[in-house]
Amino acid sequence: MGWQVLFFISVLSLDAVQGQVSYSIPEEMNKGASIGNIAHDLGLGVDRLQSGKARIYSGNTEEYIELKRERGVLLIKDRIDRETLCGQTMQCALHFQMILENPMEFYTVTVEITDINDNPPTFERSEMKYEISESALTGARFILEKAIDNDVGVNGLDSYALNPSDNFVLKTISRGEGTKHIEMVLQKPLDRETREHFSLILTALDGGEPQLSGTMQITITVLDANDNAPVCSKPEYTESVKENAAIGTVITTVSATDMDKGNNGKIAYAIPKSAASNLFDIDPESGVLALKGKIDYEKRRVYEIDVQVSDQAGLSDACKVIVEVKDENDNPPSINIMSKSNTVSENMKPGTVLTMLNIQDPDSNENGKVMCILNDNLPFAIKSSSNNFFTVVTDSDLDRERASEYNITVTCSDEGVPALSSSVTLTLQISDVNDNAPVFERSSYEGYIVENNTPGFSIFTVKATDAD
Ligand SMILES: *[C@@H]1O[C@H](CO)[C@@H](O)[C@H](O)[C@H]1NC(C)=O
Ligand SMILES: [Ca+2]
Ligand SMILES: [Ca+2]
Repeated sequence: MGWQVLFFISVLSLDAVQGQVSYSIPEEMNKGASIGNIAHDLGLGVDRLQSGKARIYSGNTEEYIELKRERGVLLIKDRIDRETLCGQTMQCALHFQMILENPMEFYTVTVEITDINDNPPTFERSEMKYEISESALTGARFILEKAIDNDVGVNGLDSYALNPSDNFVLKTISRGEGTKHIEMVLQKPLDRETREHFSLILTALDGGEPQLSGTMQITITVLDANDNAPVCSKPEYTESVKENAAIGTVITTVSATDMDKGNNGKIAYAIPKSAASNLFDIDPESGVLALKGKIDYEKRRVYEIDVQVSDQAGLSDACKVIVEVKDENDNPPSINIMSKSNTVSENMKPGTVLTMLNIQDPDSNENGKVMCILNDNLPFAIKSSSNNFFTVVTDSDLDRERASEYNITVTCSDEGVPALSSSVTLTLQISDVNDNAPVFERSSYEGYIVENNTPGFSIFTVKATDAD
C-alpha cells in the first residue's frame, strides 16, 4: 500500500507560524522508512534546517518520528500501531511542530496514520455450548457472541456465516450505530432420537483485502422431551402353561421399547386389576410374566391378560398375553351309584341289572376317558350302556346254596399317563328260593329187630337234608 504526501503552505495570522504540512502514511511501516522530505515540502533548504537547529516538538510523538536535519527528511523512529494509538477512532493522526531558530520559526506537521488490515475478527471464546430441548419451536432464537475486529472501516468486522445451516440459520440485527447483534434461529425442528449433537462453526469476516476471519465452534446438545410412547415388541403373545404349574412358573417375557432417554424412556410393566391379576404377576422392570396363583384347566382354559407398558412421564401402550391352560391328569374318575340292589334272588336270569353307576372325570381327552372292570371270578359283568353310564349285571346262574354273599369291587380307570383310578365295593346278598327237595342220606336202610325188644328200641335212623 503506497502512501501519499498532502501538503500545503499557508500563511496564518500568527507571525511565527510559517506554514504547515500534512503527510498520510499507513501504520506498521518499518523503522527508518521515510515519511517525507519536509525541507523540500516547506520550501526550506537543508542548510536552513542545519543553521536553525531544526527539531520537532510535541508532547510525546517524538518516540514515533524523527527528523534527519542533515537530509531534511522525517523518518519512522518506532513502530506505529494505529490500533494502539487511536483504537476504534476512524481519524488517526500525529500532530507536532518543527521549530527553527535564528530567526525563530515553527511549522505545524500532521502525519495521518491510515489503517491496514492487520487484525482478524476474533471471538473471546473458542467454543459456546447450548442445550436445546427437542421440543423447541421453530423460530426459537439463541443469542450468539459477537466477534471483535480492532481495525476500522472496511478492515473492520463485516459479516458472519454459520455452517452447516440445516437446522439453524443466522440472523444479524443492526442496532443503530453499526453495532450488530447476532442470533441463531431454529428453522427446522430438532429430534433427539434422530440426532443428539450438532457442531456448527460461526465465522466472522472483515472487509479487508485480503479478507481475514475468525471462528468459534458452537456445540448443541439436544435435550430429550417425552415425544415417544413405549411400543410393545409384539401386540399379542400366545403361551401355554400346564395346569397345576408351580407358583412362580415363568410364562413369558413381555418387552417394549421407548426411544426417549432417561425417565422419558424408562418402561414399567403392569397388569391392571382384573380376574387375571390375581393369578398372574409381571415384574415391573423386566416384564417377566409369572404365575401367582393356581390355575385349573377344569375351571378355565384360556386367560387374556392385558399388560400396560408406561414410561415414567405418562405415555403408555398395551399388549395382550393369551395363556392357554394345558390339561394334566389331575382328577381320578368319580363313581356315583345311581341305584343298586342289596339283595337279589338266586333264581334271577343272567343279564339282570343289579347296579347303575355314573362315572365322572373332568379331565379332557385320554385323561378323562374311563373304563370300569370288576374283580375276577364273579358271576357278574359290567357293561357300558352309554356315555359315562355303567351297569353291573348277573352273568351266570346264581346259587345261594353255593355262595350267599358277594363283594363286587368296581374299579374305574382313566387313560391318562399315568392313569388314575377309583373303586367302590358293592355287597350283594343272594336270597333263597325253594329249589331243593329234601334228600335221604341213603337210598335204602336195613335194620334188625331182636325179639322181646323193649318198646322204643331204635332200629335205625333215617336222615334226610334240604339245602334250602
Ligand atoms: C365281604 O366283605 C365284608 C367286609 O369286608 C366281609 O366281612 C365279608 O366276609 C366279605 N364276604 C365275602 C363273601 O367275601
Ligand atoms: Ca481486520
Ligand atoms: Ca489495523
